[in-house]
Amino acid sequence: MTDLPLADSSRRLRWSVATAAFQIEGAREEGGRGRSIWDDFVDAPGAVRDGSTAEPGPDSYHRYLDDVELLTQLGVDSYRFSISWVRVQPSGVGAANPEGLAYYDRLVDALLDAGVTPFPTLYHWDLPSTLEGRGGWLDRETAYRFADYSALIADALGDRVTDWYTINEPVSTSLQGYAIGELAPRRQLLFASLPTVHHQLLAHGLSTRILRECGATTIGIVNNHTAVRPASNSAADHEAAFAYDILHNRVFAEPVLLGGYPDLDALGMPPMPVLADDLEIISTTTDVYGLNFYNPTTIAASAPESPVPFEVVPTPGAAHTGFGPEWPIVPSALTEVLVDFQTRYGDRLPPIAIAENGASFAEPDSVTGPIDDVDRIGYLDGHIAAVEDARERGVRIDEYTVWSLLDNFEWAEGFTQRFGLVHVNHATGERTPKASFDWYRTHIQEARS
Ligand code: GBH
Repeated sequence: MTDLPLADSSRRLRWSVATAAFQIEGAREEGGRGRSIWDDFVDAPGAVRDGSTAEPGPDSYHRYLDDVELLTQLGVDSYRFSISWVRVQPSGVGAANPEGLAYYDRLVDALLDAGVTPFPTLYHWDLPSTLEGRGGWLDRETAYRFADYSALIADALGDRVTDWYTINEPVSTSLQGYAIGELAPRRQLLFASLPTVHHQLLAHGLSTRILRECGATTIGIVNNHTAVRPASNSAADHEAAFAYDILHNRVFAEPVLLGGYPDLDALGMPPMPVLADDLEIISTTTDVYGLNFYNPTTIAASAPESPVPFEVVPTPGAAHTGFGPEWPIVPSALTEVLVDFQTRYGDRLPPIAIAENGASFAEPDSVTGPIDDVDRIGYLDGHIAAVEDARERGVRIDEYTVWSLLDNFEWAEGFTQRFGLVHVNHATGERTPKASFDWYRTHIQEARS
């Protein structure tokens, strides 16, 4: 690895905090909003662990000014939020819903007034149900619908918003949504889900070109990456870990950064449905690489009769978050992922933004004062140090983002997992900053001085 000039690692990090539309907005039936695959998910009996429906929760559709006030107190440079496709284009095609657009207009203006850079994500998992009815991400057409939706948003907000993330964690949608069915749209297609990878990446590339034409200056995808470790020295565990690394990490990074897929044939996987020019579109130059990191993953070979060649097993010896032993806390694994990116992708890699990093712990539903969330502070402190470590080793990293500003709707886990710097009473919407909120604010202040 080549060492970059000191100036690069001494340039100060930008500090941010993230949320996503379906996880915080509530108000699913207001303002002319249409239905998404997540509305279908929460309405299916038994799908969400605690039976919650994402409402009211933080209720940010009504309380967004409270959120902006919190961002001001925190002193962040930017706010990563997502735009709900079905709020602005209720059936995923055709004309915009003016009431939906007006909500994001107000939010963007309030952020700009507060001196916080809006950094929206166009798609954070909430596909219009009508498009799912036509095949969803299995259907190439969905990529073109996403391009149309991107144009509509760029047209409405592009005069004020210059920083955009296209698609959040296509790996979660493909693997958990279409392959094993833990997330929406609850399909269990195993490796027949692979076209959803290609179509999401194509959507990212098409959208990047549209945003660029509209004058955007900072555009990137957001991928979730993990450091993969074999459970033992056995050849079988090594092969399983190699396959998992390809399917979780490299299949999503390499088309974007290098313009090609890793060798799937060698893993016995079906080929991607690549048409002429697709890889060129997918590898359209971006300005930032959004990287979400939560934990390393230990992989073992699965039993011979299993339809999947690997199994996630607990990481030995590591403390873990509220999700249990599959979410071990190992900050050095983040440095490892970042340095590995720099080594593998070198000059093809734009500056990295850590677009999500954070932890959930068991916390009560209602509080009378700030929660003393020392475990979360320890997690964030360790991971920010891991980012600094990677910067010192020559990796260009521009931004660090905490997931999440608020306790919110944690998908299939409902309201049972709390990631916020701010506690939210999900029945009343009341917000109470935790100790980690003050810690992050102080950290930002000190890093600036
Ligand atoms: C990110 O996903 C997401 O971008 C964000 O929306 C999410 O809130 C955050 O991390 C924390 O999870 O038990 O079936 O619900 C990271 C990948 C996807 C891992 C959801 C945990 C839970 C599966 N996460 N998954 S389930």
